[in-house]
Amino acid sequence: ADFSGTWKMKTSENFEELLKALGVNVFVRKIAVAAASRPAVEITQQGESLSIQTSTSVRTTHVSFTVGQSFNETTVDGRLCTSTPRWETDSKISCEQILQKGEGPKTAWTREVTNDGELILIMSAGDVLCTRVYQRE
Ligand code: R12
Repeated sequence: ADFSGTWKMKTSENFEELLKALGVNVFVRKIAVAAASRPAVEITQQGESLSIQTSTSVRTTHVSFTVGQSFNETTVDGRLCTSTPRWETDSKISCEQILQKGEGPKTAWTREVTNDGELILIMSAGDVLCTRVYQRE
């Protein structure tokens, strides 16, 4: 599947609940929720290698990885973790995260490009799922 493009978020469900499950305090949570309502997501892909830049007014992250190879990233609340991405289907990447320090709920994400060309990001913390749907700009 082709993940590349400039993506605009269409819907988001449970983002605040996800941050709550991660223990993010209400003050930071409100700021993060507001900022994350208008992200700019830019993905480039060459074969199995992806580069994903996610920009908001308060935090910008940039990860580059090859599916099948572990890499360092941060959880959505900013904790360093080791991530292991794999193909769940030929259009869906599933990535488990292991915290490098300390303890917290188990976190993971999946990114899938659907037949109608949408990108679906699911982030999880314990049993809380946040689903975000993007369309190409
Ligand atoms: C914290 C600090 C910050 C944030 C949190 C805790 C903010 C995080 C944001 C995340 C956005 C994610 C997106 C994901 C996507 C936009 C804004 C949570 C700044 O301690 O759609 O891929 C300092």
